[in-house]
Amino acid sequence: MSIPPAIVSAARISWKWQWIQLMNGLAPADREGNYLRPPSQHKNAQVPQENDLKNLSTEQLPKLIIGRSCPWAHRTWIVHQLRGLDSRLKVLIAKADHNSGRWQLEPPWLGCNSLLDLYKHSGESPSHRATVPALIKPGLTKGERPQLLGNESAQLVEVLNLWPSSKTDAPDLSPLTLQDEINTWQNVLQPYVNDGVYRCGFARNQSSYDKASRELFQALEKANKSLSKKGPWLCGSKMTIADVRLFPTLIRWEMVYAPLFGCTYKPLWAFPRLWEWRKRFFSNPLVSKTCDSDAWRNDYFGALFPLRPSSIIPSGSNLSSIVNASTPSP
Ligand SMILES: N[C@@H](CCC(=O)N[C@@H](CS)C(=O)NCC(=O)O)C(=O)O
Repeated sequence: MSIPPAIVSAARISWKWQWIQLMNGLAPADREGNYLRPPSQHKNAQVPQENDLKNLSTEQLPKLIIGRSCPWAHRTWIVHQLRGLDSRLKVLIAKADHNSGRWQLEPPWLGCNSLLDLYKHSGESPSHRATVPALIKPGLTKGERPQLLGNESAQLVEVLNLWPSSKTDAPDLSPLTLQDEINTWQNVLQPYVNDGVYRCGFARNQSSYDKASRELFQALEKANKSLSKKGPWLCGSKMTIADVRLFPTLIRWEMVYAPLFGCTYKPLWAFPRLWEWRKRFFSNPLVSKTCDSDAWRNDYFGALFPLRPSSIIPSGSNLSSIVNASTPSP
């Protein structure tokens, strides 16, 4: 029996109202309905001296807390891997709890079961969002509180780029001569691509979605053009943190951003230079081991309830077969 139109209409109105309440918690928006990412609280992490770290035990070393699905945390993890920081900075992987919408610490660290508890234990206000990535220094003496050193990924990648490494050939991903160019890319890619995919997915209405989608694809076009003039990396012959900041967004494209956030105006292979760039980046084994497409699909489709109320997780092809596919001829 079909449902009477009056019931369908009432259900739509009531669902829309509930959707807005849920979205207000998940993704704040301005008056026009454009997603507004809440600012990070801690942007002043400092680079320690080699001497400050080398006498610390493993338990005393600062920790970089990440979540596998989070693209912002992914950037920091990539720099950590590329620069071989493991003996100077430990990575702790938090797990997304889809029901509570919080990051869990399994096993607990410093007596805390969740990232929110750890933030509170570090003296942060309970009203702050407990986000990854988070750089945390444990208290060195009994009773000393841990300290949240930084939780802003764009800044943390700069700090990790200078973090003392035990590897003598740890790359410098932000050489002085390229810093202006890196900043120029940051000003385009951060709002329109890295945040742009979220602005598509969390748009509250058609016009805020259209705007985000238009700006996203214009920025991709710009990156594609630039790579065709000078490559193989965004700033020329050397991979830099501009590439690192972009990669976690583009590698999630077919798995989550196209199907869940509606980033579908064009497929990524329609940008052939970017397509090759992504393949090149992913071919580094230090990078590919940080890519866990099952975790991405599980967490995005499983946890973003207002976008996917059924929580059904679609199946996905093997990541490397997508990344390494040849682009169809134009
Ligand atoms: N500005 C932050 C954003 C980090 C962020 O939004 N992380 C998300 C996961 S992708 C998070 O931890 N959200 C938890 C929450 O909002 O409670 C950065 O770039 O580091």
